[in-house]
Amino acid sequence: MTTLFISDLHLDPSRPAITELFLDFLRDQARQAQALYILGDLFEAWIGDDTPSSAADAVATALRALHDAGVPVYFIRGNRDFLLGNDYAARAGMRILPDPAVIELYGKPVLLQHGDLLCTDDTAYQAFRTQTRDPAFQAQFLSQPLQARIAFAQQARAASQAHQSEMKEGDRAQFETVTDVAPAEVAATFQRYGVDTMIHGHTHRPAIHALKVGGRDCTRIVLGDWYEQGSVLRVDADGFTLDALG
Ligand code: OKV
Ligand code: MN
Repeated sequence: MTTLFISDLHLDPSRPAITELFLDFLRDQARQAQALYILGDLFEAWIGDDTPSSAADAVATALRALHDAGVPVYFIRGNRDFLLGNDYAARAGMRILPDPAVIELYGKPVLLQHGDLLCTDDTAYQAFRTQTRDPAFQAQFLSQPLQARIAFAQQARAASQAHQSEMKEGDRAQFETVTDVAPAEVAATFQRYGVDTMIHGHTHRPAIHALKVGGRDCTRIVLGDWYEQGSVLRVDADGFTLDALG
């Protein structure tokens, strides 16, 4: 039996083929899995479980069918869909895990997280993260009418795009460093949780990194995004493979 890990699908009406690829994946190969873990950024944007979206409805129906077929589905919120709530999770038959979470995988403790917490050099993003994880701020935002939330989200996305392209124009090397994980935070996280394996997404730099932390051999697995094709990590008792899909 195989356990599947995915993240960073960034499902969005502008890329319908990726939603179709994901729905096929849920109907087909995910059925044989022992469990499916979605490590954040399933959706490109999320401004409340009450937002009408035919794609979100189709995804919830397909996830629920997978759950009903006996495959548990776990979800960790990402930096785009951090407002995804218990209502949608219940509709989709997903269990929400905290970020980070330690699970036992074939007898080994493994740390799962979206990955944004590792990017401590991106101070502008970490400030945004701190502000938008405040429950009172979230409740205030979610209490606004849909139109106001849509306008707010459009503004936030435009400001973020402007900030990113500004950073890129300034210094490409700096952009690459700031938007990747901070090595010191990776090491501190391995030590804090006492694990030697972690799986995350967020950076869109799929890879399996071997590193030493405090003299111990550690493995950091980074999932890829689904912009052009899928990216799936398959784990069983014998090991793991990180493959493209589609
Ligand atoms: C998600 C990101 C937009 C990054 C939430 C208060 C609250 C606004 C919000 C608006 C934007 C999420 C909810 C979106 C992530 C962006 C731009 C950059 C770097 C709150 C005010 F409730 F949390 F307090 N938003 N949307 N960005 O469009 O999905 O992650 S979003
Ligand atoms: Mn992300």
